[in-house]
Amino acid sequence: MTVTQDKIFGCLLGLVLGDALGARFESLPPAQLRSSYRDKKAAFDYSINRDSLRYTDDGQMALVIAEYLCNNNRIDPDVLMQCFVESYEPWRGYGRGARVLIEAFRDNADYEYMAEHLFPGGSLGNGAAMRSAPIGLRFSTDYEKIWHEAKQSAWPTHRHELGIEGAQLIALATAFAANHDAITPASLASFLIPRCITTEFQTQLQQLVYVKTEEDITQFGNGIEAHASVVTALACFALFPSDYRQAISTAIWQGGDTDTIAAMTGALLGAHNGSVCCNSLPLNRLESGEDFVSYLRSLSARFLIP
Ligand code: F2R
Ligand code: MG
Ligand code: MG
Repeated sequence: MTVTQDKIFGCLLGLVLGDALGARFESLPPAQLRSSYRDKKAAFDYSINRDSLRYTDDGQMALVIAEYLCNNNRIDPDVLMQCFVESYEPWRGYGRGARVLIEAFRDNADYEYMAEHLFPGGSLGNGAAMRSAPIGLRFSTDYEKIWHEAKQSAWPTHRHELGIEGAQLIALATAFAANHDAITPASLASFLIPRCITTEFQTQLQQLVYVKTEEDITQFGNGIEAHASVVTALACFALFPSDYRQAISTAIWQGGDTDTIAAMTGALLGAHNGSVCCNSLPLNRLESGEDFVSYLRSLSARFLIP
């Protein structure tokens, strides 16, 4: 299997649609979600049938990275940060740290110091992981390069090793999703484990090997931290690698950071299957409808540089 234009399109579409579907429930505790909807299908159906599906910071920042990679073979963190500044849309709901840092960079404030010290050790939020999937497709078989460029993509906003490794794991998993036919929790985990450095992710990936049912997913968390959401998304994908509805509704059903877990899950489904995985969904409700879908298609065409 190789990376095709349709897999890039599928990845971007799966990501922004997952983000928009999950956004309706972001921050809801699982108990509240589960008492409000009969089951995960009902929650998914409720979200997909809304008049307008708007993506949030997850989709917005991922598209900035995809645009950046159309014109660049390597990521310069300062140049990427300037792109985040130029495309900043605060109403999309950014993480607190990301917002502060984008504004500090824009205003020539003491950005470097803030990036290091805003949170202890820098940010370990999942904001770098939610946007890193395009990197896996851009450098698809060069796993060293993916690992390095994913760190560069995280650096503008995420300096903590967990925030960075979350981005590296999602980028690498996206390449694996696009390049491999047989996806299981064990095959995905076995691919990522030798490349993973932190104890937190090592431990979770060792557990991913044994995931067999949806109930096994809750152990990986539903939080805004990278190490409480990245492996959750990997598990949702690996349990349902060819069924977008099942994978996204399972991601949403975790509660908590639903837009981000669904965005990461959707990117992996799209990279693995191409855009066909979203075919039966009402894409005309996403942002500006057909124009937006056409934009994603044209971005995918520009992205596949020989
Ligand atoms: N911000 C949100 N959602 C808030 C609610 C939005 C609501 N739906 C609305 O409409 O108002 N979502 C987005 O933020 C997440 C990505 O965040 P990112 O970019 O990683 O930001 P940040 O601030 O760097 O990190 C997130 C939080 O994690 C905690 N944290 C980070 N580093 C920490 C450290 N070293 N020690 C302790 N805590 C740390 C902080 O609470 C950060 O604010 C996604 O969910 C995206 O959808
Ligand atoms: Mg968001
Ligand atoms: Mg979120």
